[in-house]
Amino acid sequence: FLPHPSDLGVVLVGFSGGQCKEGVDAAPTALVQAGLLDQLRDDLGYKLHGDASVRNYNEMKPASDEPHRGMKNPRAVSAVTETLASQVYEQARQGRMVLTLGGDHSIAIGTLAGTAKAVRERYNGREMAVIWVDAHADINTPETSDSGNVHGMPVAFATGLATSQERDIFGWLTDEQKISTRKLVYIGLRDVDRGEKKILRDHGIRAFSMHDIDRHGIGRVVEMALAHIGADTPIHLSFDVDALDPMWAPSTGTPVRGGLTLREGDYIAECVHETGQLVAMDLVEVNPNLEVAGASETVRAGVSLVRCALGDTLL
Ligand code: B3U
Ligand code: MN
Ligand code: MN
Repeated sequence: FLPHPSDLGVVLVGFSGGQCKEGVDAAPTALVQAGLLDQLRDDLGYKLHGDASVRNYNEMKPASDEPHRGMKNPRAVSAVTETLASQVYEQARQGRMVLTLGGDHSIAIGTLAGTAKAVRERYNGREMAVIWVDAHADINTPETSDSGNVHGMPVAFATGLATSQERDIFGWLTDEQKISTRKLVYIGLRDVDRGEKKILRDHGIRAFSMHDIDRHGIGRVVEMALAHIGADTPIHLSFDVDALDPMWAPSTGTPVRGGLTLREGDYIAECVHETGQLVAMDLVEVNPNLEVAGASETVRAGVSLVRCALGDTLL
């Protein structure tokens, strides 16, 4: 039922086209240079699979890429995520846990598509659950988005709340690659657009904001989030480093104050690991170009989150 515990597919995604700031494509290299993959191999005992070098997905530029329904770089993001979907699927299909290091959060259109399909195939049609840890809900449709940045839309496409008839603009997404809004849980929200709030409400999507964490504590919130998912469901953890307070993770494109402490972030990751249900993790939106003084702190925070999700323990 579960992925082989020691096999890890690693996908390193140098891509920044889902938003407007350069530098987030440099995150995989920074995380690898900080020793993340060595630690996963040497400390946690994983056998690593996949391309060892970071792929420059910013080079996947279609000849012309005019905005479409307000989306910026729609064909580039679509091409990158379509490629990613098959890369992640290939790893997950073989029963490996998949770790994807982004890149901006638009890449989750591809990673979720890849794992959702592999989970359906491996587990008798079962739908996987998604835990989305983020300051933002990333559930804008092209029509509700003010920015046009696709990193604010991945959940809308992954759930089918946003659809497209254009094959080269996310029209490639099939039903088996999509996820259910019923199995989606947010943790850490604090900067949600008005249109997104309506979508969350209309579809009854389970979301724990920073307010909920203040009220109940992180322990109870994670317990409620996991209870919503259920004990027999494979989990894809998509972790946006901007869920952490800028005090811990300043080097990110859209920092929002009033976020998770590093320990609260690590705790979420530890608890997801403890379920034994984790099949994939994304770590996104680390931007080593921003806040030069603090970049190494943000990279270290990212390394810590991944280590915790993959089974590092304090004792
Ligand atoms: N909701 C806004 C802002 C945003 C979303 N994700 C990030 N920022 N990182 C948008 O652009 O859709
Ligand atoms: Mn975010
Ligand atoms: Mn995000």
